[in-house]
Amino acid sequence: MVQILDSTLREGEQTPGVYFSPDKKLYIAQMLDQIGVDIIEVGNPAVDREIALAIQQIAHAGLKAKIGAHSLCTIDNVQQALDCGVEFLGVFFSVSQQRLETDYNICLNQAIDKIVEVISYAKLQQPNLLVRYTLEDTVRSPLENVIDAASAAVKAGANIISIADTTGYATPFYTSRSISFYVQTLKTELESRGFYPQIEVHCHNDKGLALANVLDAYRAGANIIDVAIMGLGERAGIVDLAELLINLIDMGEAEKQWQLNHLRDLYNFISEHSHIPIPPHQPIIGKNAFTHYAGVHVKAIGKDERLYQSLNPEILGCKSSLALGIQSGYAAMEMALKNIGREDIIFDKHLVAEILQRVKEIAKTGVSIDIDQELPSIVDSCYTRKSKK
Ligand code: HCA
Ligand code: CU
Repeated sequence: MVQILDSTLREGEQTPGVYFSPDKKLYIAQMLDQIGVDIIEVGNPAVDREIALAIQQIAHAGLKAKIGAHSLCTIDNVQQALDCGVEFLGVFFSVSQQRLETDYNICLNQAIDKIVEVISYAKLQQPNLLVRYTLEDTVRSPLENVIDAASAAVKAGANIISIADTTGYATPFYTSRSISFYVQTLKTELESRGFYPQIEVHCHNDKGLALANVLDAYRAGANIIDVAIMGLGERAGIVDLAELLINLIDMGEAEKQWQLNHLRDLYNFISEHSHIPIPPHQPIIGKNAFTHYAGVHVKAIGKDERLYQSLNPEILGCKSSLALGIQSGYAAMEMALKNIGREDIIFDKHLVAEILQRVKEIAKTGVSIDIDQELPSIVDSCYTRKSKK
């Protein structure tokens, strides 16, 4: 069974302009716990006192999910994270040649010494701590560096090795640049050295391939996948939680391990408090994700929804719906009239045609027509006009 790590409260808060107060963070963590994610990465306590407070509160909230903090590869930062009472610690340090030379100004061996020192320290302080070592920018780092650093980290006590596509560089089907290649190679290389860590994947969406890349990693045997609500994160963000869960179910994961019916409320909460609207055509969660519009579609779904739906909205606790506008035909009009309890006028074909005409006129002004809110008054005005004739 694959595990889900939600990083909305860490990576997600790296979206410019996004900040959740400790109270909101606690609520979000509780909702994520109800949905059934396995690990909640809350943030780095060194960034701000309020973030440290939120980590402490969530770590002591009695949630089923493991609560984690993010940390730079320094003893001080690790100590701050441990002081928050977490059971999961994520330490990251890049071993890409460019980063070592241009930013850190150290050689690979010095980098490995640092990684080993910090991980050993964390494990010594808290032996049952789950430690993840992330090779930041894994896919643009020389494979030898990745294998050496990962082996040393596991030897020092790391339980999880995370492959990070920090810049959204990876591509499925492109062997040496695919996340599956890294998952397989790392597993094989580490196993040949007698190491069996869990393998995590963290993929950014710079080219729109984050979801494809993590599914590729899943097929290759990745144990933990990172996500954020609405795919929030640095630049183009990371993998979206809802999209990942739906695809994992499609690929054979058991649906009952997640309470998908809580997703919509959580997404609305995040959208409201991040001030980032959910696009109407957002998969799974968007307002139009299960809305049918064009005449041919509506006519067909009137007979069987599955003709234009491969997902069942009921698993998300919602129903499919209709939209009215310039694309609508008689079938949609009839269904919409039934929805608002006006089947009494369906027999009057002239009146229905008039209502449809009015709907199309309104739609041409570029507004959408809400069936429950607006259709009744359109019907009334057409009805009154007709009776006056
Ligand atoms: C960052 C970079 C990171 C780290 C991932 C991790 C990435 O913002 O610190 O620590 O697992 O994409 O590499 O998010
Ligand atoms: Cu990231």
